[in-house]
This record gives sequence, C-alpha cells and structure tokens, in this order.
Amino acid sequence: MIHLINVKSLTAVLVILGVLFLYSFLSYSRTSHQQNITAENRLSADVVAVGNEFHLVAPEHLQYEQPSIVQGSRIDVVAVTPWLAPIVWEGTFNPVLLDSIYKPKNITIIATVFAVGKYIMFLKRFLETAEQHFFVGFKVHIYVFTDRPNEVPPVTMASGRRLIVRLVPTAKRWQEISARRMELIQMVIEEQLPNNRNYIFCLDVDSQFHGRWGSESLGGLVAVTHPGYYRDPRSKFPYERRPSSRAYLAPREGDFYYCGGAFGGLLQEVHHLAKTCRHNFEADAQEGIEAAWQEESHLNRYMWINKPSKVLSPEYLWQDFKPRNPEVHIVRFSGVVKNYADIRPNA
Ligand code: UD2
Repeated sequence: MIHLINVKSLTAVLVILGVLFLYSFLSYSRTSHQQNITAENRLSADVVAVGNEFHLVAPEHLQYEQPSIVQGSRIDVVAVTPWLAPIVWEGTFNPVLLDSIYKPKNITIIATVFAVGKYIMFLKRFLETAEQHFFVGFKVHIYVFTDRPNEVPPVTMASGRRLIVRLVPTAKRWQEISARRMELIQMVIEEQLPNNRNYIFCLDVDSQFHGRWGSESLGGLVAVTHPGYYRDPRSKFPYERRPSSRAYLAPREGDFYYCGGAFGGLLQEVHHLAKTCRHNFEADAQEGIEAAWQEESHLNRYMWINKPSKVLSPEYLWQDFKPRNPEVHIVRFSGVVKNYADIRPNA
C-alpha cells in the first residue's frame, strides 16, 4: 500500500516538473525569438544588409585613406572638448563616409527659421542657399514662422525637401520674437513626437549658406561656438551676469560662448532644451528680468550644465562683415550684414 502511494506521488511530481519545464522552455523560446526580432528590426533600420552580413558602411564606401590616431590633418585647432565631444572643423571628418552611414537611416532633418516683420527680406537667400548646401540629398523639412505668409518667396526645392509656413503674430518688440522662438520650437517638436530618429536645427534667417552643412553636424545635442568670442577668455563672454536671472553664469563658469543663431540635435534633446529655456525665460520675465542676450543667454546656461554632445566650430556660423581667421578654412554658414535700425520694429 505504502509502496503504491509512493509510486503515485512520484508520478505526480514528475508530471508537474515536466509541465513546468515545458512552460519555461516555451516562454524562453518566445522571449528570445522576440528579442531576435527586435534586434533584427533595429539593425535593419541602422545598417545595410550585404549577403549574410550587416554593414554600417556599404562596401562601395569602405575604400578611403587610412586614418591615424597620431597624425591629424588639423594640428592648429582643438577637435575635442574636455568631456570628449567632437568639435567639428574642416579636415577632421570624411563627408562621403559620414553620408554613407547616415543616408540609409532614412532620417528627416527639420530646420526652423523665423522671418517676422522686415526679416522676411532675408528668407529668399536663406532658402536658396540652403538648397545648395544644407543636407543635400537628405529629407529636409524647413519650417518658416512668419507674420507675412504672402511674402514667402517661391523657391524650387529638390525632391524630398519641403517648406512649411506657420503664421505668427506681428511683434512690437524684437525681444518678443526671441522670447517666443523657444516656445514655437517646443511646439513643432511636440507635433513630431514620438518619431525619435529625426534631427532639428534652429537657425537665424538673416544668414546664408556658403558651403556644406551636412551629416557631420548630427548629434544628440549640438551647439555652435560664436565667431565673435571663440578666441577669448571666458571672463569676456557676454553671459548673463546677474545672479537673479535663471540664465546666470558665475565668473569661473562656462566652456565656450555659443550662438543663439544655430543649435540643434535629436528631437527629444532639443525639446528638453527649448522647454527649459522657455520656462526659465518666462519665469525671469515674471520677475521683471530679461537676460543680457535673451534666449541666447538661457541657451548658454543650458549648455553649461547639460554639455553638448557635438560642438560645431565657427565655420558653422561666421559673420559676413568679419574677415576669415586662418583656422577657419571654410565658411559654411554666416550672418549677413544688416542695419538693425532699418529692420527691427523697435531698434
Ligand atoms: C543674436 C543671435 C540670435 C539671438 C539674438 C538674441 C546669432 C548669430 N544671433 O543675434 O540668434 O540669440 O542674438 O537677442 O547668434 N527676428 C525676426 N524679426 C525681427 C527680429 C528678429 O524674424 O524683427 C528673428 C530672425 O530669425 C533673426 C533672429 O530672430 O535671425 C535673431 O534676431 P537678430 O538676428 O536680430 O538677433 P542678433 O543679430 O542680435
């Protein structure tokens, strides 16, 4: 009798163990299958399939000069920050190689530009030169914010490139435009989410492109060093110096002085930047404070505490009135000469 019970119990235990084993095996194979599918999906979005191999760089683009880690083509400039972000100068990158990495990713580059009041006069040159130099061969969507939609010039755009015009109210003070820029950039990005593979650059309209601005500039959070201050000690940077402002930087703080006229990065990163700068700008305004250089001051504070993952040299925003310094081998984008008294509503 006792012997019979033991055999029955043993059988029951074996059956339970078997069921448990089968269940774990099935769950494991389902999870690992799902993981494989996810990995393949991710890979197929990032790389090119060549036979049985996945390539980040297609074979036809793998023929180029040997790179070196001891002899750089640029020894006259610094090409990396102390937090190891690249600083992009002509000669530090291979444009063909970079394009071959980014083109298969099927990304869209969004650019925002404000042309309010008389600044509409700068839009034609901006758009025409963007066609020639800004992310040529990529999908590009340019958002123009203006109070004069009827004066947006007709510009022929290549396939894959679009112009989207958004109406904004006319401003009484030019500072209002500065104030609203971060808010509108935040809103445009919110319309795009949750697509997180795209990039955005926010640019000044009173500017023109002269040379390639392309995939070498892509990064999580991208800032451009200001052409007027990049050789100066930080004590000379026009940061906001009043501790009462949320844009404040103390005398021993700050890496570089960055431009308000060009910044960008991945949508999520720029969304966080725009939201933070807008919040700080508005909170300052409630207390009657306007930072020294409006949203540019808030941007500099943000970049100090968040650190850009890529820094663009002043090649990416020069000034037309300024003779080119020897380390600037190419001017890619620059601010045109303008007379503030003629064009600003309250200059
Ligand atoms: C600097 C910055 C600018 C901004 C500003 C803050 C650079 C090259 N420029 O330029 O980005 O941070 O300081 O005060 O870093 N705008 C209009 N209509 C107007 C006035 C301005 O549409 O009536 C727009 C336009 O897109 C223009 C931008 O705002 O490009 C900046 O204005 P700005 O060029 O007059 O400012 P500026 O030269 O002081």
